[in-house]
Amino acid sequence: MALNVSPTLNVMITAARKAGRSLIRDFGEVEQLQVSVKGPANFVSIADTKAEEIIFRELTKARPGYGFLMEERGFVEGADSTHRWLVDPLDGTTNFLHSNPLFAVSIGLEREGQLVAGVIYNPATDELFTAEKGKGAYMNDRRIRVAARKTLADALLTTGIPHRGRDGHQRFLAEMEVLMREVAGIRRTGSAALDLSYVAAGRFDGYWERNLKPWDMAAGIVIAREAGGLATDLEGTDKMLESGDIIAANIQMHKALLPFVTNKGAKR
Ligand code: 2AM
Ligand code: CA
Repeated sequence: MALNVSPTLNVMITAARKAGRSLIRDFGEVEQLQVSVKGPANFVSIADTKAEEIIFRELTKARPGYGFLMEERGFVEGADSTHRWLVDPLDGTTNFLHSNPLFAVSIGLEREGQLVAGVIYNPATDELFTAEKGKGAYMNDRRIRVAARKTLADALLTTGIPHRGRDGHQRFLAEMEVLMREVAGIRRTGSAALDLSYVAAGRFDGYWERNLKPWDMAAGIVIAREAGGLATDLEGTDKMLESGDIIAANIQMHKALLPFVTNKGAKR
């Protein structure tokens, strides 16, 4: 862990690890349930809610006045209107449901409308990604940086594929048609929080996705930025939480990738 972890980041780490312990216990059960006809869907939804309860309890105990925006509970107003937690107790739900270990707890903190801290924890790999504004990004106790690759030809990208019930299937295919000819590879993890963490750690050179929720992105944005990355929406502005669209990469790669995925007259 970073040496100069603030008390608030510590609170976030404790909450994420506690929720992670609960999730990993349930993850073991999920494997057994794969063979049942009904499958583990209901069980997973309970696991998700349980993790959210743990985070809610921990954060409320440590910082009583702060508000919340949580995946399951939605908005919870706090007495202190300057602070808000953005919480996804289980990002990568579909992976978790299928016994795939690409999932994470994600906790972001907004102060006066600005994202100032983020914690993303994958209990299956025991990888903890953390960042505070102005203090750099870390994976466990190691400082992380975005990769230095500058050209699409060298880039390993990650994205989200709109699935059943989501919009944008045609647009996604049109983007792929062009982009897949330009890059070293494109992956899809199924967790926006891990995509952003992996960009921060240099495991991916760039990431873009549409139609996300604020809790999918908040912590990851701080982590990617503090690792030296640029995170914007697909018009190049910082309205990601409002629009639900995001692109993150090092500055040069962001510039190279944005024209292919922008909402404004993309290269297609
Ligand atoms: P989840 O696992 O918490 O549902 C995968 O492309 C990413 O998109 C995941 O972070 C996933 O979060 C998120 N996601 C899945 N369905 C979504 C939806 N209907 N709206 C917004 N985000 C969604
Ligand atoms: Ca999510």
